[in-house]
Amino acid sequence: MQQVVLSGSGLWTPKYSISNEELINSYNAYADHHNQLYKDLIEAGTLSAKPHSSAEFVEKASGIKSRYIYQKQGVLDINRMRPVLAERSDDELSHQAEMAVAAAEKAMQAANKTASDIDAVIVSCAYTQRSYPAIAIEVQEALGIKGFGFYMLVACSAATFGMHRAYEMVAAGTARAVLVINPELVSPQINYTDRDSHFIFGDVATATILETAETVTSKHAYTILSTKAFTQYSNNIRSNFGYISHATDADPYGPDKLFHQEGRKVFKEVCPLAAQHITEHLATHQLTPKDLRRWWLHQANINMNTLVSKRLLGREASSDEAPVVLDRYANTASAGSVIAFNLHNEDLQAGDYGILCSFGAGYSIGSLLVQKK
Ligand code: CO8
Repeated sequence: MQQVVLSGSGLWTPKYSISNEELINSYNAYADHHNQLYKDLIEAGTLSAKPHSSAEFVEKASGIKSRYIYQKQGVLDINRMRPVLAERSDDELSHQAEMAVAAAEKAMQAANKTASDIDAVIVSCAYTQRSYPAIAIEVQEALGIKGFGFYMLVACSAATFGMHRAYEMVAAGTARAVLVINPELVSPQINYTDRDSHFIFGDVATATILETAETVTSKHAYTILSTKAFTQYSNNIRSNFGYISHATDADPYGPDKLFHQEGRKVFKEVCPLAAQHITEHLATHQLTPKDLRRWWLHQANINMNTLVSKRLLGREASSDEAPVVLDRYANTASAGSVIAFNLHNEDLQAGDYGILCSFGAGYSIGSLLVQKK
């Protein structure tokens, strides 16, 4: 078995952002317009009025203050409530591939790798823009990488599960280095007319390079000690969007085809599972949570992260121990823990332990235990 190293990461952040205030002003104007339009039905009790959203609630319930977005146009327009994306021709780079390439180039630079050093590309994220040809292969071509590329869809745990597969390929010696990319273009799947979920997500792309210890030349490199994955079926976070709609005659853009969840249930069920997962993972190395210098946790909700760290440490983790990025980035599906890693790893000392851990839809939980080289 080869020793496997996480040798570089890349973060691509969209140029547009939407603050809570902007988002909520637009949602509330939409709700007022909707309630006025359907006044008679609402008064007759056949339709529910849309309640107002509030910036105070959003920040308190989630820790989110703002989110980045691939294309801002259209989202705040109360007659549209979704981004405007231009359809691209088959000869142009796809939207999602463009984000992926930008993050991949940064990761390759951080890891001192060129296209000829990489044997495989995994594009792992919550949604893909189309089924085939795979965005992974399009990105592989755009970067000039030989070998092969493929997709993985594991919702919030796509990034960690993607790195798990890369780890196994490098450990087995079937690839020298693997590029894992998480182009989280989630805004087209958000129901901006739904008060419960309109504020949760942002767009971003992250990438990581995993390679054998023999070839590492980067300044900040982490030996991957082991990986751990867990899944358990749950309907509490769901999107029914898919190709089947063409045959079922269902509205392909109906509310159940967009992201929806039972947020409270998710909170209650996933936090204990995530804490248990981390404890068990650390125990396989005779480590406890107190031995970790840094926790790059999934970024869905500040209260979830606080609860997970309290269960593990018996106290709240400091922002130095478990950095939070969701105030600026919001929930970026699988990319959250990689953003935290990208922005907060260079100060670790040789020998320090850290854990990357994601948790969310599926349910799915994925972790990588690493040690700074
Ligand atoms: N403004 C004002 N009030 C509101 C709002 C709002 N926007 N929303 C809800 N309220 C009200 C509710 O109506 C409720 O009122 P009442 O008590 O009168 O009934 C009250 O506020 C409390 O509501 P909740 O109980 O729903 O609020 P919570 O405190 O539980 O917070 C959260 C809601 C923030 C959703 C919280 O439950 C949470 O974060 N849970 C965890 C969810 C989570 O992590 N989900 C993971 C999803 S991501 C994932 O898995 C990846 C999927 C793939 C990506 C998809 C991209 C599109």
